[in-house]
Amino acid sequence: MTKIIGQSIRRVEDPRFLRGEGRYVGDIRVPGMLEAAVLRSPHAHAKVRGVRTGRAEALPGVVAVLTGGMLARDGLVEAARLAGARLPIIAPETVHYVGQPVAVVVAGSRYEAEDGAEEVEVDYEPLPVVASIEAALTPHAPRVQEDVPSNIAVEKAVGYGDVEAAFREADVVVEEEFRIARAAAHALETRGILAVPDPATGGLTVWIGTQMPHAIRRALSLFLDLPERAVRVIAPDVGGAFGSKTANYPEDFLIPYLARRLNRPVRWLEDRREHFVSTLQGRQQVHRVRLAARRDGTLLAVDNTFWMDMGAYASWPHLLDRTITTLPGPYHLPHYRCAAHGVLTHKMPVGPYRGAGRPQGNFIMERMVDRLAEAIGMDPAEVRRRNFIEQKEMPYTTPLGITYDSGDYREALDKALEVAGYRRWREEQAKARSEGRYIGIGLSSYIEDTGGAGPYEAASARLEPDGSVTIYSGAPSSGQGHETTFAQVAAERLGLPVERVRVVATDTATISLGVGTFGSRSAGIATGAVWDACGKLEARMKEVAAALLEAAPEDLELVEGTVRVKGVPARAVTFEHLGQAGNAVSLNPLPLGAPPLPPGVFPGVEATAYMRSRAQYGNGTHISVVEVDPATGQIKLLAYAVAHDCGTLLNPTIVTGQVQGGVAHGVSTVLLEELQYDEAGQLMNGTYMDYLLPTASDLPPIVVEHLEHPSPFTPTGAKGVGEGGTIPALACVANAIEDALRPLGVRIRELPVTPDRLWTLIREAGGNPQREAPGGRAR
Ligand code: MCN
Repeated sequence: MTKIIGQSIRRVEDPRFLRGEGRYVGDIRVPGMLEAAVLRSPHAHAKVRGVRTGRAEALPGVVAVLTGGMLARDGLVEAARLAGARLPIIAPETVHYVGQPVAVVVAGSRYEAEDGAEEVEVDYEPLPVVASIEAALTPHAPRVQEDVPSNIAVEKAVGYGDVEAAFREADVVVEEEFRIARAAAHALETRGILAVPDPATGGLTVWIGTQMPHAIRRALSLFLDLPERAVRVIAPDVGGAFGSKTANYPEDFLIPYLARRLNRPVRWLEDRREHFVSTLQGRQQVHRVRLAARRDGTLLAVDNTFWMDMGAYASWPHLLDRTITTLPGPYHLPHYRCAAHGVLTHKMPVGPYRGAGRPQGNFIMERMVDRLAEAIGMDPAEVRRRNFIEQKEMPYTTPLGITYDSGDYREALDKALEVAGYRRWREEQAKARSEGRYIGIGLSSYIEDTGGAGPYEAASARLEPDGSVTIYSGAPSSGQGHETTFAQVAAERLGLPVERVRVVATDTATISLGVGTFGSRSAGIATGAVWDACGKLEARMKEVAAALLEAAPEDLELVEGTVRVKGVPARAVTFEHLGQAGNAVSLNPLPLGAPPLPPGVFPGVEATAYMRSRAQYGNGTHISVVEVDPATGQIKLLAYAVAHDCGTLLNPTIVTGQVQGGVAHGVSTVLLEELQYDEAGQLMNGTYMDYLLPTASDLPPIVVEHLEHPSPFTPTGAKGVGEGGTIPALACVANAIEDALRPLGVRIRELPVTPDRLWTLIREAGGNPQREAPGGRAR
């Protein structure tokens, strides 16, 4: 039988998406459904002195108005906190960011609910605001949270080696300060939740666009004091998440609470304006970094201090860890010190956004490696090559105690140089420079820790009475194609055609435990559980078939949809027979002449397995080529190439899509995205007219070359890839821009590199390109 793992099978979910037949929370309507609108704070920091709901309640169609005061009186704000709410579910006394829920209005339609929200009268007493890291850290700055006097909510420090001695002994020291702007994931589908009371269980069925249905079930069961069996959570089709739907949000508690209180189905769908201020944001950091090295390019030490703008609540402190642990990258780094500060500001909190702290760590290291290359006059590819951890050292445990499982970083670099046409571009660059044009080439090498987050993943495999197999998983897809890749893994393990496997990964009623989809964990961990569940299913199938065939289980083998006595094709039962004998209810006599189960043999041909999380390390090198127009600061991406290793490829086309989509996110962080807040904590660019995202025409073809160094830690050898496109892209493009403008001495210190910012830098660097260009060529 041909291998199914590794084939670029077309995504089985795509036909329904392409035909507009996907089923998102917004598509689900149930009889008697009410709609909710959330009234959000217009202030970044204010006391809520009073909320009057009378006018709203009097409006036609309005069914209920819920305020923070009401919830607080009933102890429910605290109950949500104890149930694991990442953010206060409503502001009873003080608001801490623009967009924080203050009241919820429920009505017969969204229109009526919105009208009701407009009539809720809130008496705010504005309080002083800090809206930037600098403002938060000035002496005597207003406190964002009363119990955090310094506005520093989290502090982390790691280190090893003797950093100071390394700097004393170094031939070369480079230092810099970098700023990375605030951005957000901006999935196509905004958030949404529909909660429907279930009289049968006394609980609820909840449809929600989430990456973690079981975690939502847990939180709601605690919050509403219901047994988990009475809370069913379904993630239907989810139109993109990119980390932003990992969390629970205030609405995830408020809407189920309202549905229960009113005993009616209640739905809330986030609109795009709300999305800008009420879905977790990310990225914003300031770094001060020094790097020490020898003249021959050998890295000696990195000393980095950074501050992350966490917004009003430090709900995701582990983002700091991911920056710290990603920074040393694929290199031997003998001495390292990193201090991280999580700073509170009166803004929407940050959370995981594709890479979740990793892109920033990679950005700092890869920018500094380029600076080192410049300082010693060495090709940046060569500096990287000299410092890589080598394949023969794998698995390699870093001084931070992290084990890189597999990979050949040098091979990835060389492959990237080859597919990018590096040498040719260097020649092109020299020619361009002589003509007064500014072409630059940027590199970035990276590691991507995948699959380490979350304790485990679960999968069940069931042989159906028609001989097909259903896989139930706790890891739903928000666009990653799990219905296809999980089916490939099961089909491979059981020797079935892939069309005979169906994957259900959306519903807590179908699998009792599950963790979810984040941290690029599905390829290694969720499919690991699928693999193991299918292994256990195989054993069970053999047990039942042995009884039917009067043979010993160890003498049986699975071959092309049958279980047969090894080497004796005539003594076989088909999967269909087995499914009917073992799993069908009341089929006696069985169709197809299948013998029924002999007495004493128990039915049930199904199995469940759990795989514990363990990190696997994707890796690779990205290369980009840009041309800068110094007269306007416009940056054009001319080429982008990736050579990467995510272990065994389950589905190469899906992996290519993951990498390309990831690169688009990274490029967007470098060139376009910045959530700009003013000093009062107001978001200045909360629409797509002035907050820019890339479209296909902004990106060149992204060439992706796959290398396969299987992970020894996963059953298939797969490592994750979902964030690997994004992580190195920031540095890769920033390095290219700085390389392009090297003749002018322009320093790229701040992301995004917008044309106006770059134009200013070019002018400040004293570059007068019109005059420099031969023949006065103005570009
Ligand atoms: N895959 C594969 N072979 C490999 C590695 C991965 O075929 N060696 C496949 C997997 O089987 C899966 C897909 O590629 O179908 C992504 O796998 P993985 O890297 O394990 O990531 P997850 O499935 O766990 O998804 C999470 C990851 C993260 S953390 C973010 S953020 C992100 C990403 O996926 N969000 C996405 N990619 C996204 N893609 C889409 N379309 N939408 C999102 O919200």
